Amino acid sequence: LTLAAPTASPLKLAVDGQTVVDQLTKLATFTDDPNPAVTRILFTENDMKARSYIKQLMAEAGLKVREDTMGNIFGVLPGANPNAAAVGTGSHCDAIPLAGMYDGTVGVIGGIAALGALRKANFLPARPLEVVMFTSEEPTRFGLSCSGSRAMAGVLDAEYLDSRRDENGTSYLEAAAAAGYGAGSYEDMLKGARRTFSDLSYFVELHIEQGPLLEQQGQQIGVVTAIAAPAALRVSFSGDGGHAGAQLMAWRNDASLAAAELALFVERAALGTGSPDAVATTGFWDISPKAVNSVPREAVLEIDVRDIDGGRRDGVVAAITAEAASIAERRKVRHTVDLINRDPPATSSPFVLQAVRAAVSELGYSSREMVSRAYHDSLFMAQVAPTAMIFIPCRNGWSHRPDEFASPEDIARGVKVLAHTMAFLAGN
Ligand code: HGY
Ligand code: MN
Ligand code: MN
Ligand code: MN
Repeated sequence: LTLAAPTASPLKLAVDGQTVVDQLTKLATFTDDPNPAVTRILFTENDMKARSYIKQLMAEAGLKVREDTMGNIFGVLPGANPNAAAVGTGSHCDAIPLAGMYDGTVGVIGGIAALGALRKANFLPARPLEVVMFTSEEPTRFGLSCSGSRAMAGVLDAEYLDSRRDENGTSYLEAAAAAGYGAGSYEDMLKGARRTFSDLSYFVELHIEQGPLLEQQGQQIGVVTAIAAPAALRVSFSGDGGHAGAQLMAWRNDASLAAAELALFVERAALGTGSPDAVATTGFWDISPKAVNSVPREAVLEIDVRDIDGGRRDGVVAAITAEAASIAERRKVRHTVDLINRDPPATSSPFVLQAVRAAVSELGYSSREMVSRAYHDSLFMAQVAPTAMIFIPCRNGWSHRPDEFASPEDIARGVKVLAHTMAFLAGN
């Protein structure tokens, strides 16, 4: 597969990194926690403010704005051939509690800037170009990651989505409808978001690395060749509880101690694979009744397991599931295991990688090939269209923390690589 030469003369794109940072800074003000932290949960008031701001930026960039039933938002730059399958880019604007302001948002506002710069350079793409803000990449509200891109890829089951509830017992469909999205049924809502190869030809996502390699090795761009396979499970333990003073140790079945044993096992299970690519985290842990003089009756853990090797990842998930059962037996507590998701890894399209490499060399930037250990909507877009990702460095590799940072210069480079990549792909 050889890449056709770009249809435009070498593109001279005006991309101002500081303007993108100013817009990211404004977006960051829509948060449940004070900046520099950003907390922005699906369909909450601050998410809705962020959505209107993104639609405003898309319109100001001269893009045609549309939204789908799941709440995915699209800005489209029409192409010479309006019926041709679009070249897509995009990322997410939702943020986990007390996160930073660059995760996901660089790929949305940067995508808008890339399309805006192409439009200003009078680049008329053969195919339409679109930038999408995926409705909810983070799992915070319903426990499920990438709900918007899963729906687009047609891999989200209506019944499964209907089984998810947020902490107030609200369903996804109810939350979507309250935000002005949704449909009469889960089936219709999911159908409304479905994309296929016929309408999406290629997809490329710009994202901060969320790791330290580019900065440590002094490279400007990461050419992402694969995305690690994520899995998540929710384990609950229930005991009988009791009075912290009057209940003797021999009479106890403390749910929180069962959880403590499992959390330490999760760490051992990842380390036990002997591979640095296997990671496992118990990032959510809740017990009740949370009284110093009451033996915990309930404990809930949410566990995140990933690896670039799906089979090895599955081995860790199976070991954790089995250990939960044997801890429950040993400690005479009841338990449940809810496997929330267990997704295959994604490999980038060689063709789209060629376009990214061509853009990097046309711009004269330094780069390295790498895998993404974080998951992204591209994990699912790769099931709809040939896909790849572009990384830019972030300071110390920090992410999912308020002090997450990417420089205006790195952001401008990422936006230019994205724009040139899309220009190449639009001509193919
Ligand atoms: O967790 C992830 O990998 C993504 O940043 N949500
Ligand atoms: Mn994230
Ligand atoms: Mn992200
Ligand atoms: Mn008392």
